[in-house]
Amino acid sequence: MRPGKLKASLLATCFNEDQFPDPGYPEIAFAGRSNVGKSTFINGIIQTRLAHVSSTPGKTRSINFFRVYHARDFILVDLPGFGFAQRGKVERKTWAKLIESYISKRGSLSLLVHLVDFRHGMLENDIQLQDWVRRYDVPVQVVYTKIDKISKGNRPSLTAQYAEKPFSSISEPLLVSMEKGLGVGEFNAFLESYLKALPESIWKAASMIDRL
Ligand SMILES: Nc1nc2c(ncn2[C@@H]2O[C@H](COP(=O)(O)OP(=O)(O)OP(=O)(O)O)[C@@H](O)[C@H]2O)c(=O)[nH]1
Ligand SMILES: [Mg+2]
Repeated sequence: MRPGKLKASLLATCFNEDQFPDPGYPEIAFAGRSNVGKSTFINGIIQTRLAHVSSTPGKTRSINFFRVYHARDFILVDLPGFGFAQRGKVERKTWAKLIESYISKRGSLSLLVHLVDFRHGMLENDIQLQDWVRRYDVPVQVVYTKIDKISKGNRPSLTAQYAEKPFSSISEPLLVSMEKGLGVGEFNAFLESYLKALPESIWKAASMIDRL
């Protein structure tokens, strides 16, 4: 148990959309290229390390839903990474379809957190993801990960360099290192205020699901 972190449990592991849990609670989903640190990120903000992490890209193959027990419950969603060249073409296509179907059809998706490796910035697959969120009108927040790999002095200029190319993000990109615990407090504060600002109708719909 890690005090101060969110209490959560695994709700569902899904390989296709028929397995998605009933929609209801607002969902905060983490997307990005393979190995960017999505599962590590989720583990970094919850009490028990529930998401599977690996140094080999392509670890998460399913969409995993974690229910968070909070003042008002919500759900964290760990999406499979995309753009991992060593997986076969067919498998990559299957994943892309699964991710797109989640993003395009999931009514309870409240926010997509787009994780981008700070060393590389947005690559082709990130641009594809950005296209989807625009097309399906999903709010997105960009978070740069693994910032410990770039010296503190070089971070502002790199952030400015990435800002030259347009991308969607509801507020300035956040800089985080889960390895060193940098920027985690800022992310938690951001998430807390985002959830607080969600319309009451969303929470009402969520509370209905407990009564079913
Ligand atoms: N240096 C550093 N390494 C990190 C950080 N976050 C994650 N990693 C490492 O990056 C590797 C991949 O992490 P995962 O969390 O499995 O990445 P993922 O995005 O879930 O990967 P897939 O499930 O394959 O899409 C692991 O070896 C982590 O330990 C970080 O902030 N800094
Ligand atoms: Mg993963």
